Amino acid sequence: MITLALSKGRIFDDSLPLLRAAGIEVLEDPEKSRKLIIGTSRPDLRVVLVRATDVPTYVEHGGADLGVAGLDVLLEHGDGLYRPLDLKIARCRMSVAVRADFDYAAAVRQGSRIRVATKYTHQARQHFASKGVHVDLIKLYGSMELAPLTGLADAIVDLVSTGSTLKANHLVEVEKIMDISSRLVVNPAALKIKRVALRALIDAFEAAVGQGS
Ligand code: PRT
Ligand code: MG
Repeated sequence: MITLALSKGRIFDDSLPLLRAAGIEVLEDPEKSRKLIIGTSRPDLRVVLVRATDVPTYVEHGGADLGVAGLDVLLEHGDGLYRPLDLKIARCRMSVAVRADFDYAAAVRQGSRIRVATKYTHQARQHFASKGVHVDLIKLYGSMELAPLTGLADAIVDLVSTGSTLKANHLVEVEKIMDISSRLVVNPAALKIKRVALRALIDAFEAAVGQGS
């Protein structure tokens, strides 16, 4: 049995066409069913539904053989996973955003300490350190957009796709840190034990990504 970890929402939705191109149908709609383990048209492949940030943990510790997770989540999680493939789905960017009335460029130029709220503390720390900007990082788990509006922080590091969330909260994107997409991750031990089946699946995903781009 091969276990694939996916998160509900955009990663599941964007993974479906790739699975389909690989000849795999998922047998249940996670938005309708409450099941956490769902079968596929391949009797030897099942999908487990986990929180996006839990995908690397499941794969690393063998709760799943492989999974799909955003680069943002993987970089915060750290090493320990084989990352064979950029699936080019759930694309967005990680950026710095501030309140429209905060002069970020001036704060950087003057060497001020900037208070930055984010869920992505590792990436943020690395980014600002590489620019030589002094920051106080404030770890948040949700709705980072609120932080500059309430005076909790001067800036946020968050994911942006259309930009409409920032706009609705009167925030402006001032710096892109990196482009983000979702990656296929594989448990290295599983890859040894189930090499033939997993290799075939990785190759099928790779072919499906090629068709899409
Ligand atoms: O929602 P939950 O707390 O369960 O977990 P999650 O937020 O980690 O999961 P999910 O499904 O929302 O995101 C899964 C992955 O999708 C992320 O890890 C990213 O790699 C990727 N992704 C792609 C995004 C976005 N685009 C995105 N726009 N993840 C989040 N957003 C959020 C962003 O944080 C911001 O709040 O959408 C808002 C901005 O969107 P725009 O379109 O208004 O700019
Ligand atoms: Mg979310």
